[in-house]
Amino acid sequence: MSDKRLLTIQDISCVGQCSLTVALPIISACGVECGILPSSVLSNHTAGFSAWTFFDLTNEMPNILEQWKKEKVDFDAFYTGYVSKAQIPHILRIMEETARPGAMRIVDPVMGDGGKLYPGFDDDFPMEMRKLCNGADVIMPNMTEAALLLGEEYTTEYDQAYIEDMLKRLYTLGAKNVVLTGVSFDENKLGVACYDGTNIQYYFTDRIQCSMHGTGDCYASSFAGALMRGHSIIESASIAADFVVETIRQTMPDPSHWYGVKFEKALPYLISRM
Ligand code: PXL
Repeated sequence: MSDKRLLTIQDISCVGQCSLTVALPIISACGVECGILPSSVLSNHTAGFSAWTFFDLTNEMPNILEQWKKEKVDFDAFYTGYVSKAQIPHILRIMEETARPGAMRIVDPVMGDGGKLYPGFDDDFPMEMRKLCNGADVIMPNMTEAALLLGEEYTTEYDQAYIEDMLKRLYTLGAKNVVLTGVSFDENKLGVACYDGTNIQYYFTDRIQCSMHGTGDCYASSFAGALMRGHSIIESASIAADFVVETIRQTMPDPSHWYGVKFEKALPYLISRM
């Protein structure tokens, strides 16, 4: 069997350890070839910095696609992250026209956290993001993104019945698997809930009492890498959760490192799980 080639589509935040600057090294460390399609270039991410520059690369997307078609470039998997509304039709076309047979679509519907949309996204963005979710093999929203996709209030007060109902409603958006992150029924545990239309499976780790930027991208990237290496959805979800815990453990001793996680130090652990 030939090795897998994945394309990830998200922004380059030049500084701040998120999106492409974590996805490319993490997927490469998993032993998976990683092509990139930068959706935009920012000086730094938008979470915690007071300002940022933003250069939109939407207009370059069709040019890159035309060139790839001439070269017969194709992919076994697509993993999308931070993108804009105007890019969604381009991304759908790229996935249609460069897919190898059976190519997987992994959609991290990056939109917000802590109950709020990230700066720069309009209130109608979640409805556009649904178009990327429809037909995906895996969608992996956090609790905020799940509520936004479903058009409902974000809450931190919920029980298992609420999560299982939410999984079923997310599934109706048209993805084959839902991986819901940031689920907790016990203040000492944090985890993921996976639903494939038939079974619901959970994986929890000990909760570390601090929240750090970029962990969602580390999660999605290691999940995509593990899935491409042949692990199942629940195995990939578990490997990614354990990896993110390790990135946080590596970062905690240095409070000056507020903008992201030191995922580099956790890569040997991730490789050991492949
Ligand atoms: O980690 C998600 C993300 C990606 N890209 C940019 C961001 C964020 C989160 O804030 O600002 C530019």
